[in-house]
Amino acid sequence: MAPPKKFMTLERFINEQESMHPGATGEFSALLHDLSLAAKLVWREVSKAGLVDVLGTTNQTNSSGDIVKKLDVFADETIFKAMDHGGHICVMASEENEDILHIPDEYVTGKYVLLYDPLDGSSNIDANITIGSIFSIFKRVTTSGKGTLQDCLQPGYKQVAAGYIIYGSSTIFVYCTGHGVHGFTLDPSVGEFLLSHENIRIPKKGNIYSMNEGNFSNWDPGMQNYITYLKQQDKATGRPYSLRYIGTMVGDAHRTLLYGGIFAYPGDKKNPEGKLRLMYECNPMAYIIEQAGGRSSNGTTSVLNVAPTSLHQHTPVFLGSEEDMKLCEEFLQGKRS
Ligand code: P6P
Repeated sequence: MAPPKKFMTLERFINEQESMHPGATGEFSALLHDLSLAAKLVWREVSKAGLVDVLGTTNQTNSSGDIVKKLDVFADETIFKAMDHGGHICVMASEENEDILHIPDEYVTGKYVLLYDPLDGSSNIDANITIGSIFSIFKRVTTSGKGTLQDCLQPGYKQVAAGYIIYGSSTIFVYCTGHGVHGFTLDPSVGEFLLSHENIRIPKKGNIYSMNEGNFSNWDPGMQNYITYLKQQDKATGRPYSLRYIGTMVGDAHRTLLYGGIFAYPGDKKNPEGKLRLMYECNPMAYIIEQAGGRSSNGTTSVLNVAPTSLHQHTPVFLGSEEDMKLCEEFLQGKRS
């Protein structure tokens, strides 16, 4: 395999990004380094999931009612333990835990807040389908000491960084701190994430739609009309859109980021707020897509504008290419039928 065009490790990239900010203390960089280690530790178990007894379930359910699989628990504990002692974080919150997660008394606290979905798409683990970890980073709003729920319940536009690790045919660490969206592919032979996708920009328009069309009959008429429209001849390509959906948001959103089109988990008659979690899935993914030149929506406004009221609240989510999102919103708002 040809060497990468620019042999740049994630660690070096983080340090170079820090040097672009003269006032930087290095805390943020250190937090990202810790996250990179956590990603490798989770990857190590995910990559051998079929070989050791980490499959199957724990017969527990999380706060969202999902059955918790052993790898979920491992990933959740691993990320927490990798992040709790660095001194950069004042509080954490995990999709797998009902309440906020305090930094142990023996460790100092820092100025950042970390929210994470340790293993998104875990229902796909046994079928060896792509899964991922998602993270969202804010600056604390309280002044000192242990962080609080208030530090966690911030709107998405206040994120200082967000990203995900996608465990698929290869493992890629994608993140953004407001200076471009960048992807790093893990080279297991050296144990380093190497820059493979610099400054990712989402295409202005795609020809893929990604959603669970099994819910079609429960969708609003505007959503139904939109999907019906996508199945007709697309003027740009002379053929209908293609449906691609793996049931792991990280995988579906990552493909949307690279290929364009639209991903959605709309609300419906049974679940008006949809299924996906605002703080752990929708905010970080919306941040990445918008920073890459795309758009997000909860049906009426950017996901990042949604003011959170609880840690595990759901939100309808639409995200993708600028032109696809514009057309979708015209159908949702009844301007087209
Ligand atoms: P459905 C995985 O359980 C998840 O939270 C997201 O990763 C994914 O996009 C969605 O749920 C899939 O939900 O209802 O299509 O199975």
